Amino acid sequence: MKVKLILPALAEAESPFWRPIKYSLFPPLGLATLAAYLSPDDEIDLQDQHVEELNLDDSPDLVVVQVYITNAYRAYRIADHYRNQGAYVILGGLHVTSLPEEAAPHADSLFLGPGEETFPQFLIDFKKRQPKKIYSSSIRTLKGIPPIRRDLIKRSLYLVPNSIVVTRGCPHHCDFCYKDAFFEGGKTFYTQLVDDALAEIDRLPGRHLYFLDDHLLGNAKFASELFDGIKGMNRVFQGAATIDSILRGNLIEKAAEAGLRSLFIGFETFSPENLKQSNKKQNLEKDYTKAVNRLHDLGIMINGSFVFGLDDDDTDVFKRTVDWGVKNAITTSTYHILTPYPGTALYKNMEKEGRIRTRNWDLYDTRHVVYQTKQLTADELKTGYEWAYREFYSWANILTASWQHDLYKHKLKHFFYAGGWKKFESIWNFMIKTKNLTSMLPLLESILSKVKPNGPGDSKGEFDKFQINTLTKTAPVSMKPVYEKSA
Ligand code: B12
Ligand code: SF4
Repeated sequence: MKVKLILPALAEAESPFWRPIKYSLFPPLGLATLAAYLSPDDEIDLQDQHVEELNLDDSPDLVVVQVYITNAYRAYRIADHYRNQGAYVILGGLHVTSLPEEAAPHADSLFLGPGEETFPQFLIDFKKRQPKKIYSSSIRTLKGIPPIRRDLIKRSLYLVPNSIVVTRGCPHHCDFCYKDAFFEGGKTFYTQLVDDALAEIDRLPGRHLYFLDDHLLGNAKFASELFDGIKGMNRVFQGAATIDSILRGNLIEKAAEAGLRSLFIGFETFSPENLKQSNKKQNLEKDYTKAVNRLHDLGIMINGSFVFGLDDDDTDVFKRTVDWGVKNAITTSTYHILTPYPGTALYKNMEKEGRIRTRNWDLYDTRHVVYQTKQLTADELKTGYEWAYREFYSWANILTASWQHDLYKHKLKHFFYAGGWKKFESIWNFMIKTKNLTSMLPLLESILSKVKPNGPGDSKGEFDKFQINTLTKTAPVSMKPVYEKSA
């Protein structure tokens, strides 16, 4: 059987503000997970439209499309195209799970929730020529799932080919998050067996790993055993976790020992009112600065996520948030305009209050104001959001934030990481065009390697020789003078 798996490009892919590098970070792990259930005799073509031109001139028997909210319209067009030529088309993913009735006219079968139980069941039914219209996931387990078909991933097209997920969902219930809607009807947080996760890590080449789990520290026992296993594997890794999990116990120290070098944290807002409104209990009355300092002491860089536009936000929120991030040496910040995703508690509340202003899903990318605001006008919110990005990533603020660290090496790491991510767009574009992104990995690994103090005061203030060598050897020619000048 000929099977085509497609991740259609998000609508932002056509925006002049599109940063190609952001969409060339991670391979389509969800589709590669599903591909593992296909037979070795199947002829499989996995295409990610963010990094390659979609070939629509083929004639597969079965087409599998992953639908996010801002690729939904494109996904439906692709589905219609293949159905018109006689292929059997199935749709699944977050948006289909939230709005199955919208997706239904474009699919032969629909999949709600995770696919590890339903997709293999569908394949059995499909072979018997008795596929159902809707498959809804209820059994939630990752025990015994087959290894992800990483051989189908075109590694050279991604900066982070070694992305991995070892859990599904999250133990919390923030009301703006997709999570409860997606996992409705079964467990909303579950993990792989530790041995299976370690075996998956072992299969990945190189040193760098990026855990895409919503909350890597969400199950303390699992995480602790996982870190015990990773220690000694000579890995460096990045992941995501909540503030309370960083402040509690010694899990974060174990993570650092195992190789954790950067963490994505949902700070979201400083307002207790906003936190209560969002049911973000795990952040309430938590000392954000204490969590930040603990991470810095462990040499872990921070990607802080902040949301603007909650009802308690006023016009000062943008400056307060940027200033706090710079003062506390947050390495990178991700700002979002509050977005009520269909299916979430936030969406239901706003719909009840008549506050949804548009249902054009292309605008639900957290860069547009799609709802009726309260204290801020829509214009103030949009302008403030754009200002925050510009301001946080100004050279002056990157430098000021970098220099908040005690150790000279931390200052440099911060400077390279934040500057490299946001300020070298033309270099990233060049590496993408020449299909050479993975050659940047040693550079990333080098920036993420452990900082060892050089003694009292860290006065020598140098990277290890190895780090300097890697930085200069692997940096593209046009980048070298920048590093040499700064280092
Ligand atoms: C990687 C990632 C990205 C990548 C996506 C590219 C890629 N290669 O997938 C990039 C960087 C581009 C990205 C961008 C954004 N993202 Co994002 N991202 C993720 C992340 C961290 C991991 C996705 C993943 O690989 N999951 C692991 C795999 C195994 O799960 P999966 O992909 O869901 O696939 C499973 C099922 O969905 C199902 N399935 C999926 N498709 C199909 C199809 C069929 C037919 C079947 C049977 C089953 C099926 O089967 C798979 C196995 O169970 C998730 C968080 C998460 N943990 O999932 C957020 C997440 C998807 N992103 C989110 C957001 C908010 C964004 C941004 C808006 C952020 C921003 N402001 O820029 C943008 C735009 C997204 C959009 N407009 O829809 C939200 C989703 C919100 C929503 N309702 O759509 C998430 C859930 C994070 C969160 N906790 O809020 N993201
Ligand atoms: S902590 Fe993050 S992933 Fe978990 S429910 Fe809240 S927003 Fe979603």
